[in-house]
Parts: sequence; structure tokens; C-alpha cells
Amino acid sequence: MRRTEDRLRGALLGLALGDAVGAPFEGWPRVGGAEVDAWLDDGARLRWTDDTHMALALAQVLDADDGALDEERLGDAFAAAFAEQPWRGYGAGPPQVFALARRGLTYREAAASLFGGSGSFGNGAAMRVAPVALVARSDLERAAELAAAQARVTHTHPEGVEGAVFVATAAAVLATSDAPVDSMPQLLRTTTERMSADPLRRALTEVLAAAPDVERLTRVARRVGTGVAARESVPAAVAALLSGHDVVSTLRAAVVLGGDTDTIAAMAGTLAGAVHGASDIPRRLLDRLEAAEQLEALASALLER
Ligand code: F2R
Ligand code: MG
Ligand code: MG
Repeated sequence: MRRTEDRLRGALLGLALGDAVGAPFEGWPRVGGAEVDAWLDDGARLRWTDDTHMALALAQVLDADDGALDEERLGDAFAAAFAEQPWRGYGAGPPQVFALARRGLTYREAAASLFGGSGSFGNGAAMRVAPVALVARSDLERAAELAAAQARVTHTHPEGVEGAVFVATAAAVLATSDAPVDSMPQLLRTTTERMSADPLRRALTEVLAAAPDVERLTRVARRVGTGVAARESVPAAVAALLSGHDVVSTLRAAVVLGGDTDTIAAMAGTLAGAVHGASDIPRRLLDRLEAAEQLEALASALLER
């Protein structure tokens, strides 16, 4: 398999694996490394949450629409997925968007009406965005446009949108760049400079300035926070990426930060998969991962287009 394809495939599998590895620890204020290691070595099924559930719906719509994105179709796909499995641990916002759309609003109108009209700044649009990188590849403008369009179906606050744009363009640039791994901070700095939403941009800049010092990365991530807001969890995922040396150590670094562990690990897994590739993910973990075959098939479908 060509190196770039392996990396793009890694972004999607890394998302799902991170979600499933982090899920049991969601909401813990602090997580011990030994607890994460025990879970990684456990034989139990790795079940994912809303992060992967929504990513699957996004991937299916991108595949069916030949890489285009119709926001209403995507909204309907998200709503149908939620109606089928509402127990996947969704945030409060998306189900409200689906209910408002059923009453006649467009998804974007519905999303914009949330939280007193400011729209959601949650990480829900960033956590699911990996399929966009498989479609856009080295076309970063397209990655940014698709990421923003898929975000606005549920998240219209600038930080909710830009969190998704950052994760998609970062995954696309990391997967398609020939630059050595130690130039990751520079690649991500360039991606960050495209952003305008503070305090997200400022937090990302602080995290990137802390690399490659792992203790400093951890300190900055904990200071910025590890909650569901994109301005906290997206920088935390980048701190984990820059603390790891392969997909598994990146996921471990993400989960030990605590807080929104499934989503920080999903986004760190997206980015680490884009750097290290699907071939870096141990088969023993993929064998435990829920619907791994479906995810691999969807990645192939998006890459073959
Ligand atoms: N929801 C969860 N975890 C909660 C526990 C789940 C439980 N374990 C279970 O099994 O049921 N995780 C998932 O939610 C996050 C993604 O959330 P999303 O899609 O962004 O949702 P939402 O509601 O739009 O935003 C999240 C919360 O952020 C606050 N917020 C957002 N925008 C706001 C604004 N403009 N003003 C004020 N507050 C705002 C609200 O509290 C939102 O509910 C992921 O972690 C995913 O795993
Ligand atoms: Mg989740
Ligand atoms: Mg979460």
C-alpha cells in the first residue's frame, strides 16, 4: 500500500481506536498510565461512542456523494444514526438540532439557534472529521471547506467550526507531507496560522511552542483544559500527538490527560494515524475494535474514489 494511503487510512482507524480506548475513562479528572496500559492489554471488545458513530455517517455520505457534501443529506444521516443508536453518548446539542430540523429548520439554522443563538463550541464537529482528510488529501482548501461544511450541520460557533477545520487540515497535511516526523510542529504551526478563532488559536500556538518537551506539553494541555469545548480538547489532542512516538503511545498520552478522554484520544488518533499510518496500529487492537472491517472498507472506498 502506498505510504500516503496508509496514513490516510490510519487517520480514520486512529479516530475509532482512540474513541474506543478513551471511552471508559471519559470524565475522570486524572487517569493513571497503568490503568490505560491494563485496558490496552485487556482482551475486551473496544467499543466506540458518538465520535465514531458520527464519523461513519460522514464517511458514508462523502462516499455516496462522490466526495461532495450536501449539508441536509449529512444532517439526515446524522439524525438517522442517532435515532438508531441514541445510547452512544451524544452531547446535548446534536439531538436538539435533529429535533429542530424535524420541525422544518435547515440543519444550519437549527445549529445556529443553539445556546442562546451562539451555536455550539463543543468538539463534536472536530471529533468526527477524519473522513474529510481521506477525500481532500493534499488539497488543504478543500479539506477546510468540507470540514467547515460538515461542522455547520451541528456546530456554528467559530470555535466549533475551526476546531474541525484544524483537525481536518492537520490530518491532511500530516498524511500527505514528505517532511520528517520532527517537523510536525512546524507543519501544524502553518495550519494554525490559517485560523482566526481565539482562544483556540492561542491555545494551539502555546501547545506547539512547548514541543518537543513532553512535561511542558502536558503542563500546557492541563492548563488549557481537557473539557468538551473545542478550545480545550483540540489543543490537548495536539499535545498528545507531540508527546507520542507511535499511534499507541499517542493514545496513551491522550487518555492520561483525563477529562474528555474518548474525544481527545479520537482526535489524537486521527492525527497520529495520519503521521504513523494504519500499518502502525497493532493487529491485536484492530481485532478488538468494534466494526473495524466496516471502517477499513469505508476507508478503502473513500481512497479508491
Ligand atoms: N456527551 C458526551 N459525554 C457526556 C457523557 C456521556 C455519557 N457517558 C453517556 O454515555 O451518555 N460526549 C460526547 O459529547 C462531546 C461532543 O459534544 P458536541 O457534539 O459538541 O455536543 P454539544 O452539546 O454541542 O457541546 C458540548 C457541550 O459544550 C457546552 N457548550 C457548547 N457550546 C456552548 C455555548 N455556546 N455556550 C455554552 N455552553 C456550550 C454545553 O455544555 C454542551 O452540551 C464529546 O465529548 C462526545 O464524546
Ligand atoms: Mg464520545
Ligand atoms: Mg467525548
